[in-house]
Order: sequence, then C-alpha cells, then structure tokens
Amino acid sequence: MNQTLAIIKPDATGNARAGKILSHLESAGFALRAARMMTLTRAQACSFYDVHRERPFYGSLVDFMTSGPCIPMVLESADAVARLRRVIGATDPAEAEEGTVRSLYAESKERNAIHASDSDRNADREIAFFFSEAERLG
Ligand code: FUP
Repeated sequence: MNQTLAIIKPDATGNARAGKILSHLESAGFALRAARMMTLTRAQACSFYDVHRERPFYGSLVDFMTSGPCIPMVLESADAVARLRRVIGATDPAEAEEGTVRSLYAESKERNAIHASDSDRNADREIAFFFSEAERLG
C-alpha cells in the first residue's frame, strides 16, 4: 500500500460534484486517509504549482485554484500514484478516457475537477504540503 495526494478543485466543489467524485474514488478502491476543505491563499496556490511558474497558464491557474474551496485528500491503495492517474484521466477532459473522473466531471483543461500527484516523489511533497504526519497516519 502507498499514498498519493488528490485535490477536488473549486469547479467541482462549486458544482456540487465533490461527493460524486469522492464516491467514484472510493468505488475505484482508494481508502480515504485524510481530507480537509479549504480555500487556498494565492501564496499557497503559487507554491503548490511552482513547477508551472513559467507556463502561460500559470496566472489563470492560480486565479482558478484560489476562486473557491477545494478538498485536498490523502488516498491509499496498492500502486496509488499510477492508479489514481489512470482513474482521473487526461488533463483535458476532451481527451480523457470515458468513465474517468475528468471525462465525467471536468469542465475544461483548466477547470478539470481534480488534481493527482504524478510521481511518488511529488506525492510525498504534496502530501506533506497539506497534511502533517500525525494527520495522515492517524
Ligand atoms: P495534470 O498533471 O494532469 O493535472 O496536468 P499538469 O501538471 O500538466 O497541469 C497542472 C494543471 O494546470 C492542470 F490540472 C490544469 C492546468 N493547465 C492548464 O490550465 N492549461 C494547460 O494547458 C495545462 C495545464
């Protein structure tokens, strides 16, 4: 078993899709180990997406991610990082495989309902960004 970080994004909390998405993740075999609802500050969103700082969509992405509440969560399963990436689908919902979270619930490439860590190293960093060791092991 290992852990990965997901974030239900502000488009999904705003459109009453958070429960459906969480249910989809649990049905796909992930155990929820930690979660909270929070509206990211600009400093938090900038830091979380720092890897994209030079990309043309960065400012708009930070605006979107701070526009309403999101739900960061720690999910656990065997091969959690790769499995969750498959379950959420491609970044752009128009390209996401049928039945994936983004194909079902995302609005656009930017407003794409959910984030998932893309490597074990980033999962460690992103889990530690939102949750203390006590919270995710409790
Ligand atoms: P993903 O790992 O699928 O979330 O995608 P990326 O790490 O490439 O991008 C992170 C976030 O930036 C995406 F979830 C949405 C946003 N983004 C855009 O808004 N426009 C783009 O062209 C690419 C990414």
